[in-house]
Amino acid sequence: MERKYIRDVKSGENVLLKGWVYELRDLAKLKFFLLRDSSGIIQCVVKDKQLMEHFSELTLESVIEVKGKVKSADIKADFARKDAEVEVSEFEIISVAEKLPIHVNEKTTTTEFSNRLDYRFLDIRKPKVHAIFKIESTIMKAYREFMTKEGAMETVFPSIIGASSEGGTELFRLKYFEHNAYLSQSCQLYKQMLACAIEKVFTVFTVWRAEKHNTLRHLNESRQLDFEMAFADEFIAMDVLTRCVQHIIKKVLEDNKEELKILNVELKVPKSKSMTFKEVSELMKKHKIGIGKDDLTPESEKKLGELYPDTIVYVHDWPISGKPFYIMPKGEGLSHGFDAIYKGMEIVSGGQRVHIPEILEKQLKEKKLDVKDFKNYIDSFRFGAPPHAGWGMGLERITMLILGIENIREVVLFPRDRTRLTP
Ligand code: AMO
Repeated sequence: MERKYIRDVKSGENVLLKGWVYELRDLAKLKFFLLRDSSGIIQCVVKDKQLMEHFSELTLESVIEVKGKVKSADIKADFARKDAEVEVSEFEIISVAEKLPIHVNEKTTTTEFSNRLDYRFLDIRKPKVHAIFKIESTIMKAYREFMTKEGAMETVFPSIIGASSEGGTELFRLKYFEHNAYLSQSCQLYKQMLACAIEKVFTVFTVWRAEKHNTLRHLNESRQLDFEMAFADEFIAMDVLTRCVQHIIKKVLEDNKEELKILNVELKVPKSKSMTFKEVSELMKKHKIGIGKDDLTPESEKKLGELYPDTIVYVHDWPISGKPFYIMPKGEGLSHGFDAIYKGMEIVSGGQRVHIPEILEKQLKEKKLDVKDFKNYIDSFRFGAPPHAGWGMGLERITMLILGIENIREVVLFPRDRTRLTP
């Protein structure tokens, strides 16, 4: 008999199911268990006397095969199929689970987060946790889909770099034979060089930042959805970003109805709004909220989220002093850089880049970086370099904000923060 997935079984069928024991209920005359596979959970009823004798051999999370007949039912159990159950005719234990160190079926207790992370391979079996990662997977899939339709080429970049790409601080150093090297802070310089050669590029890229602060919105290892295009300024890049985020959210709404229900999330396709940094400063003054001279504060980002719900707020004409060396200056202390705020947090930084070597050299010196370290990068703009622009979106940020999750670590399977290197 061919194996069926729980999602696909229909009343009246004889089926073979494979999965994990999610819950056991041992009543005097009747025994039940809930079986879970990657597609769902179904109640299984054991009525047969001989089978009942073996019921006690089942342990939570053991892997079993079940044969039985599917019947219509009215099931109340959380996350389980409401319309059907299986009357078990045979079951076989394939792999016995030992006593669990954390609860997978958290009915009455909730496990502390750090304990959950220690046993993430069990934690991911929970329907709510599984739902988060299914949605994150849709986000990545939708991003690739959008960019491919947009005519961008997916590419990969090195993760070991010889010099900083975002500024001198926050680098993880490593020994690379007889050289000093670093873990990549971003693929910024590479995506620019490529866009100047082949126009539109994108990637899903892991970045490392040696930031010492422990916050709910920062990781030391995170993923960025990066995009770069030639013949563009920051406004063209923002337009691509709006359509990209809208596509991602439409896809989640279409493909993850069940997961959004499990997580109790209501989601809308966002609009967009643009403001200058100065306008945001004045707005925040009115609301008596502090804002830096060249950066937004978490409080001001939060306020923007409150004032403009379900909106991607672009803050442009950003002071050049608050942007990295590769952002094109605009004069009067301003730049072609922008940030995008969504649901009260920065999801994206981007802008038009410098494609003129002399300006780059000047800005590198102003940021106290060594021009020699950037020779190949600067030289790449000497042989026909178009104006270009792009952005980088934090994968974990967009996921946590879409799902209304407070701690960014919840949306990373194996997070790396200041204290955690395992599992
Ligand atoms: P930036 O450093 O602003 O820009 O990063 C881009 C986006 O990545 C996310 N992000 C992070 N997420 C979690 N933990 C962190 N420590 C962290 N740091 C950043 C945020 C942020 O908006 N090269 C530029 C992008 C560009 O201009 O194309 C860059 O890296 O969502």
